[in-house]
Amino acid sequence: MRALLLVDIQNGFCPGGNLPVPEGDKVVAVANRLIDSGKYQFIVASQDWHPPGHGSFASSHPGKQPFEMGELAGKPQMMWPDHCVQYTLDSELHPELKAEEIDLIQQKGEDPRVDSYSAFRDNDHDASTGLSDFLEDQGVTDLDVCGLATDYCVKFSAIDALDMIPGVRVRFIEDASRGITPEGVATAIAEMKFRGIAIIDSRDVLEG
Ligand code: VGL
Ligand code: ZN
Repeated sequence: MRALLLVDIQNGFCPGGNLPVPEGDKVVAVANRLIDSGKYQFIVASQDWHPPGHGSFASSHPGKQPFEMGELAGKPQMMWPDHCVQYTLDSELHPELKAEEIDLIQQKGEDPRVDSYSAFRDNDHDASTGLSDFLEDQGVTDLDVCGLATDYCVKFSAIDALDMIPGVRVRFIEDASRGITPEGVATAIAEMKFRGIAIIDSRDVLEG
C-alpha cells in the first residue's frame, strides 16, 4: 500500500509567512497533482504546530537573533523566527492545498522544550508522534515524502520513516519540495540518497 506524506505545506513556510522558504508556494500545485493522481491509498499532511514562546524561537532566548545557533535543553538548536504558532493563519495549511483529500493531519512541535522537525518524533528521539505505528498498522509498504522544507522537516521525516516503519520503501519527490538554502538542499538530498531513499520527480509518480 502506497502513502503520501506532505510535510508542512503551511502559510508560515510560504512567501508572506513568518519562516518563508524560497518558492515554497510552488509545491502546492505539484502536491495537488500528486493528491489527484489516484496513486495513493492514504494521504497524510504534517503540520508544524508550536505553542507561543516555543523554545525554538529566537524570541524565547534573550539576545538571540533568528538563524543564529543557540541552545535548547542543553543541545545546539537553530534559532527560528516565531512561526506556525497554533491557531494562527501562519500555521494553517496553504489555502490552495486540496485539504479535503487529506486523510490525516499529523501535528508536531507542541512540546516547548524540544523541536520536532520530523513528523514521526521529536529531535531528541524521546517522544514519538505515533505516525509510524499508525502507517505500519495501515499496511504502508511505500511512502513518498515531499513538502517544506527539504533541508529540515522533509529530510528528517523521510529518514525517520525509513528507520521507524519496518520494511518501508521511501522516495523523496524533489519537484514537490523546496528548501531554505541551496547548500542545505544539496546536503539533504545527498544524505537521503546515502540512506537508501530514492530521489524522484512527480512525473515518475504520475506516469509510473
Ligand atoms: C521547519 C524549521 C522550523 C520545517 C519547521 O518545516 O522544515 N523548519 N520548523
Ligand atoms: Zn517549527
